[in-house]
Amino acid sequence: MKTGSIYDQLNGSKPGVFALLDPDRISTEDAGTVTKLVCDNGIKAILIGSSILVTPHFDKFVSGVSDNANCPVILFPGGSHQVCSSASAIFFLSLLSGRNSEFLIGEQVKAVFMIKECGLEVIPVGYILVESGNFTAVEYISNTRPIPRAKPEIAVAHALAGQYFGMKCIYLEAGSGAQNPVPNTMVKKVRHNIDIPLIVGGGLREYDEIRKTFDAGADFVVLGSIIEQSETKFKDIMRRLR
Ligand code: 1GP
Repeated sequence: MKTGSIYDQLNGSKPGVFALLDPDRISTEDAGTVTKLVCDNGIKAILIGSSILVTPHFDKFVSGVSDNANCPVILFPGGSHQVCSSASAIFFLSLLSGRNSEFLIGEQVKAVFMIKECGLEVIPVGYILVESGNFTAVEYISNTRPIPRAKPEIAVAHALAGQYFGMKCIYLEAGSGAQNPVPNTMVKKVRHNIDIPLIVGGGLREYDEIRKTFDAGADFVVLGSIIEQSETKFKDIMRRLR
């Protein structure tokens, strides 16, 4: 196993933006082009994952990204079937906000031998789903309920539990395509209470809301849908963040 170098590199380069590339929404043929687009615009890392994974070309997609990336490529798996050797690291997620043991520990146990075989750097991440105003894929697939938007103290409790378990990051997730991103009051309170890096994603599409998410204390924000929807808007957001 590699020795924590990607985690250290990212931790030393915060704040920043991660790009989420979903192999179910970007074709394998376009993987290289989209990778160059996000790298040319100052992304700190590329996350690859999907809630369900419809495509049979996952490995080819990850290779297509890795071959064209000048930043770390990190698996962000929706399940134990989303592991392969051409990435450099994996977010070893536990869906702390849910009470579905499959996503707390079951999928992880199924994935470990493959992760070990692949030699991926393992970054343990406490994954916390937050109510977003619509019913998201991650909510449906994980069969878990998100944390209510108006209850930041519940998010703080879960984030601290993750830190006390020894996780190296907390990810506050509204879900891809969320109607509303994670509320900034929640980001602020979680940031104030934990000592590990804080990642925030889901439903972030406008420069102003991304800026405010950073101002509230996010170390990294994750952009996914906007990259697929508008190259111009994505470039503009990244230019204004610099
Ligand atoms: C989902 O947080 C990511 O895991 C990205 O969400 O697609 O809404 O940007 P969006």
